[in-house]
Amino acid sequence: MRVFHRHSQQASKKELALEQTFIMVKPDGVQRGLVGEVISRLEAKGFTLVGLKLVQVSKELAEEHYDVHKERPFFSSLVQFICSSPVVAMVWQGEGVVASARTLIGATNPLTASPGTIRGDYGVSIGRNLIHGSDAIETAQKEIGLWFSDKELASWEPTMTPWLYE
Ligand code: IDP
Ligand code: MG
Repeated sequence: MRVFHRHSQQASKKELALEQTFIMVKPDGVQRGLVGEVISRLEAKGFTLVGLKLVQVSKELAEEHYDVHKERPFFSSLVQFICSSPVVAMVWQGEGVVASARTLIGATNPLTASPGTIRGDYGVSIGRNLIHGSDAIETAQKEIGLWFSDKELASWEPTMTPWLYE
């Protein structure tokens, strides 16, 4: 995890321990033209985009990404679906971003996901729930390492940071 030193020129130094999470707009989200909407919501919230790419996912990568679900009945159809059309893979950064992004995404089943969440606003089916977000800090680190090389991640601090964090 990267640590930014804010206001480093000032006497009262504050440190932000910035989490990162892995977010993927799944094939249905890309096909339905919701990439911009997903990015807009995370941007508007105040999180920072540090990695972004369009990926035609291989079976190997999909199986590795969903390895935790390999015994579930939906595993093979899920892997097939993730490989069926491009996804948009992203890394987002900010204090508490892992849990907060999950809240913005909403419950796994879009039919029961709260209105105002991405899945609650745009989905009707658990197998077409638009978006993936890491479920814990440890999972996020593993998924970021699986999808991105270090060189593909930017280390930058938005100039608006003092307007987002006290
Ligand atoms: P999550 O994406 O909210 O973390 P998980 O339980 O980790 O949900 O499941 C991973 C993905 O597998 C879900 O986002 C969904 O696309 C798919 N999935 C989960 N449960 C079902 C199911 O019962 N039927 C079909 N697909 C499912
Ligand atoms: Mg999950």
